[in-house]
Amino acid sequence: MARIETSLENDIGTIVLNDPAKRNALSAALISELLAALLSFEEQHVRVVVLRAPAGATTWSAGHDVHELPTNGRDPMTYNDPLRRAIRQIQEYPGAVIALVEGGVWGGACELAMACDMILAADTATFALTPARLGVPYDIVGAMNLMQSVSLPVIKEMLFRAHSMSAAEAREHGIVNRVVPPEALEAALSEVAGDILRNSPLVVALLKQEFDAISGARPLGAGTFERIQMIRRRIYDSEDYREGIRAFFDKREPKFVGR
Ligand code: YXS
Repeated sequence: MARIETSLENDIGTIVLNDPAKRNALSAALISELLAALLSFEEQHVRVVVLRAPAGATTWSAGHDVHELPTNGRDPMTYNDPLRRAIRQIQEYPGAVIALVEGGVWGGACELAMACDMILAADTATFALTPARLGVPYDIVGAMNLMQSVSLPVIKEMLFRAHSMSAAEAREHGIVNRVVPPEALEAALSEVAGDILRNSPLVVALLKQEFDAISGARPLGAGTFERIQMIRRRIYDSEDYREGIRAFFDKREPKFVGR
């Protein structure tokens, strides 16, 4: 059963996240279809790609598939984790990738949407970063990616509180490029995509590489990286990590004890 739908019209490639039973959770299976769709659009030299959920969706994506989080303390968010690969492929795509957002964006799906070059949101959209609610030791690459889209005080509030930020607030913090009523979303996309398609594809692709190179140039010493990884491994082995995932499946609030 396909977990995404794709279409190509007027030089715009569209990828629709469509696994409603799991609220478009970013499972390895869904991500593998997403990666294949991006590769296919790249081979066809598609210059604008849109990543969206079906029109009227109440959840854009529920984030990393919680069923695929590790139960044996192994780190899921390694370099080749499906979600990491999808984020890199979006960042490296030689054209504009636009997230068209309606409904809730949760956890790792926020990072996926923010990895896109811009976000056009309906006023129904919300953004929630929830690793602290689940007890998941967010990885440092993810933290660095988020810092490219959001100021430090705002990203800390989102991560520490794990609350849902409204589209209007996300617009105020520069996370979202535009907020419109749901019925005006397609028109906003046509305007933005139309302008991009009238410009030089070589220059758009170059600009993307330049920003990717500059934003990825933040130095991080090997010792610092290893120290952070040691702390993350301890959290994966903690009671709190197991409690966070248990609480999710029990559909109840987690009770963390700090060990
Ligand atoms: O109980 P069934 O079998 O019907 O399945 C339920 C949920 O278990 C499933 N589902 C998910 N399955 C895997 N991974 C998920 N992330 C996930 N989210 C939901 O979908 C079925 C319907 O869910 P339900 O009944 O809650 O639907 P709803 O419409 O009432 O609420 C939709 C949500 C998205 C508000 C709610 O499901 C929810 O809060 N989901 C968890 C959102 C979240 O915290 N995601 C972060 C995942 S962890 C992650 O992304 C990174 C590792 S990190 O934490 O580091 O950011």
